[in-house]
Amino acid sequence: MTSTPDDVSAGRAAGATGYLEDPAPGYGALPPRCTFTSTAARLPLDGDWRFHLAPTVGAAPAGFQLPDYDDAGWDLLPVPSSWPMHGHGRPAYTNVVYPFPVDPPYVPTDNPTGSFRRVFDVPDTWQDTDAVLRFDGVDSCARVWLNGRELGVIKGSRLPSEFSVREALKVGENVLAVEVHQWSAGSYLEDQDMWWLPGIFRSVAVVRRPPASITDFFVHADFDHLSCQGTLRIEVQADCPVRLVIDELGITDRPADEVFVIDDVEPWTAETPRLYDGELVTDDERVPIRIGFRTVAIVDGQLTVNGRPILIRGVNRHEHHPDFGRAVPTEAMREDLLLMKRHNVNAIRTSHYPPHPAMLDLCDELGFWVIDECDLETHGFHLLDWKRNPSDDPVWAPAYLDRMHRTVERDKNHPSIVLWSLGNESHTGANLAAMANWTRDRDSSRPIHYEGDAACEYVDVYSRMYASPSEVELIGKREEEQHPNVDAATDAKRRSMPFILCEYGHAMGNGPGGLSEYQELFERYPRCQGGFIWEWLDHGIRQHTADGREFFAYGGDFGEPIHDGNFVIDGLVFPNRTPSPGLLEFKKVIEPVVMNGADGSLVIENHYDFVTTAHLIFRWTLESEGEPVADGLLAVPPVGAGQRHEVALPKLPRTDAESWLTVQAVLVADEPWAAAGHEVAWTQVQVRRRDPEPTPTGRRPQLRSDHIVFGPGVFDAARGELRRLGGLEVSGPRLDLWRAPTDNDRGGEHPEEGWWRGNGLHRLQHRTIDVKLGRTELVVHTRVAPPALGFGAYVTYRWQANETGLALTVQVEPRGQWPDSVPRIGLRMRVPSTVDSVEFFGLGPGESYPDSDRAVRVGRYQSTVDAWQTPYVFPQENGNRSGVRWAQLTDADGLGLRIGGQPTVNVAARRWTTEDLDAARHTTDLVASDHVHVNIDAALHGLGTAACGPGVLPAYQLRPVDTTFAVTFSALPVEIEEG
Ligand code: IPT
Repeated sequence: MTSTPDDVSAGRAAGATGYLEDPAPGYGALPPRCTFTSTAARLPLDGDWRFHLAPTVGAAPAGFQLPDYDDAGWDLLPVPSSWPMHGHGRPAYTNVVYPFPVDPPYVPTDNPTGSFRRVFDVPDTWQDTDAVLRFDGVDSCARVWLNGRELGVIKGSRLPSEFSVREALKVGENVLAVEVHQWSAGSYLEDQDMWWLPGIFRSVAVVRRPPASITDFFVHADFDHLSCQGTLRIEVQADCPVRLVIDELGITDRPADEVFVIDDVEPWTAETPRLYDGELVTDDERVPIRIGFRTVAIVDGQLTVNGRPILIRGVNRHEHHPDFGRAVPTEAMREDLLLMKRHNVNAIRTSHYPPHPAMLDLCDELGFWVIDECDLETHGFHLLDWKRNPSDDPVWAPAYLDRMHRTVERDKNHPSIVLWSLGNESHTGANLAAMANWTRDRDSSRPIHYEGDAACEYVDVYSRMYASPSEVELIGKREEEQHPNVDAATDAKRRSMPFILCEYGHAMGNGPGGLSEYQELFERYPRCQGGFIWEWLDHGIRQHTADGREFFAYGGDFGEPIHDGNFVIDGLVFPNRTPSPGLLEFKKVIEPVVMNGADGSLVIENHYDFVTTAHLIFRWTLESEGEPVADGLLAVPPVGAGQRHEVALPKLPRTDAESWLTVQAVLVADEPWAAAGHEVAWTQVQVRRRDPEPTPTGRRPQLRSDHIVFGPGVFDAARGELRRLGGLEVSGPRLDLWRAPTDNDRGGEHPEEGWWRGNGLHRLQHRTIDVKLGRTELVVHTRVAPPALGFGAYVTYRWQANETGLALTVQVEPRGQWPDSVPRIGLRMRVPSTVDSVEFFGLGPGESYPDSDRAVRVGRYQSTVDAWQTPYVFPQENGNRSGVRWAQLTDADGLGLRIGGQPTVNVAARRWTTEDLDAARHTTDLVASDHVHVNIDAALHGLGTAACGPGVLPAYQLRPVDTTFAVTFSALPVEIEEG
């Protein structure tokens, strides 16, 4: 080792940063290889570094790479980190568009440039040994010096770079200097839909390479499902003999390059992530390896693993943390994966770059099918009609290939990876085809995915995003439209390929709706092998208001001049990694055991691809009006994968109210991802129907000056609206058709929100035509219509009463030119804010909508108005409880009202009005009012997934048609008459 900084460039000569705008990859790094740990010494360089941020490259401190540069006045910044998350500069979000002029390979002069310095000590035991300096991820481009000597330049943010430091490293004090530029030519290849967050966001370390050390290895561990034999072949790159030890397989000390054929090996699958631990051993180091035997193949147009087709229940996963940006702590990665396993997710697409290497270790260990995607997206060229797109420009070919090499070489030893993906949304071109060709040569054991190759000229699976169910059905039948400009042979090739949806079910805000329609197609058509929800996580950034209330920021919140708003908030989990209702729905839709009960028996279908149901027990509970009555276990022999089994339902005691039998398939023992008793699947069977509730009737309405007294109700005589119920002041109920639009209502080419608002559904006026007192009824006629427009609805409210309750029948007759759909048809009313406890018997416990109601089950639930709100980062319609037989809203003393469905209604209650919810942009904009506002609906429009993808499917669209519904209201507490 030498310490002479012999090639220091103290000044910044013109062109010294030419690499920045050079489409070529970085330089100076060692050839890419797999990530591994070793017993060889390693100096982690994570922790606080000295940091200076300059607004341009030119303004960055000159000579800072010199060991004796004085950085005492600089800030400290943790590595790994995204520097805008630590108060330096600001995060910025765009989806498709580049936040700078599209003029490849040039980047803005305003190019935030971070200078980093780290002093570290090398022990004298390192004397005379080789070492490498490793960066796991730097966004987007960096130049690296050790002790003043330049090592090279890094590009490819989510890919590792290693430099030999044999010459530059010395025993004793060393100074590492890194200059990181936010923008570089590489930024044109990194236009993924996420925050722009520069920084050294993954670990940095110096790793000692002893004389007898391993450079690289490629594990080939195949499984022959016919013979149950595993074949292990490891290609090792080393300048010394390497031995292999896998005790469990009886491989004690053998040359590592032998081929081992092992009988009765246990295969690796996402359902049975069996790993064999071993070691590669040289005289100077031991490298732990984990082997999973499995074979991926496309057979007869289906993607198979170990001889069986697999069904993907997947999610797209970005790397994001609300406090740390791209520097996601390992604990959060683990949390993500455990949460996925607990929600029946079995596959991950690493959208749209190779994830942190530790993530893939966890996938091997916990069991996921992984599509590992290269760090590549040039989506912004879409706005230029793909002109000048790098994907077909030879100048960019080395960068494309470099990125793919580094992806495959880094990750090639993970059994969880079953497909390589070339990238995302980069259109098509020769550079992508070249990536595919190289990959096929290097690793023939994994098929290639890239959605942008729509004609499937260089990929192995047909992949699409956001195709509608009807299109997926055509694809399932292999009857999809021919791609224009391809010959018959290419067309036939695509038609013979397996199909996946690499993105579907856009989980933005409230939704996605309509997932079960996709699942049915995946189950029905062998060609359809499932898909990946877009996406796992809301990329919100945690912020606080001046008075300390937490909210999550999205595009535009940091003053970005160009941004895509809350399009980055489209995950199945909220930014703090708590499940949204969409995740619960997805869990139910994809459950791997499907149970259906009827006529005294239960059919149990095993939808796993490999395992039996032996890891599950089947628990049943009988509830009468939501109260547990009896429970037990069903005796179910292990049902094989793809098999079904019918069992008799237990003999049940008689009940005297609406009763449901719930059967749950739960884990019999602890699994690495959930405890014994964790519910995997469930079903409900109705065993006793509901008796119709008696309608309150018999009382006569009494006119008293300006009000009408009718049973427990007092009405406003002029409007015919209820003002008091028993001891409670109320307002309404009256017709309501509006909801605070969801992201999906706002999305698509002809957003429904536009129609609704344009037709004034958000500001309907109510004109009372007449209020008629009958012998035992009060009838109110109104016309409800928007200002300025000619259409409207005639609404008849027909009230009846007894001593404690009121019955209301509402008849809605829309007349004139209405929009095609309306958000809801129901009633809105208002009660005092103290009425904030809720109990109901209906579908719960969470929210549900017509096309997203699989996750809810009939039961009796207790909650509060506050807990009924779903904290969508961008406030919108939420919190609806459906199938409500009855709901009680009460205050602390039990004063309140009971709403009875005839037979069921939807109920939502919140502390703010729909108008407040509509106007809010962040959760902290929602402030409690003096009332609780209650919606009671006969019907709701579905959710759909129009934010990206198909809108509400016809079956779930709410049409403004003649509608009649009934509901009862009783005053609480029910006064027990004395005597
Ligand atoms: C698709 C992108 O692949 C994904 O990264 C994300 O942006 C998603 O859309 C929307 O959230 S591309 C879409 C224009 C089809």
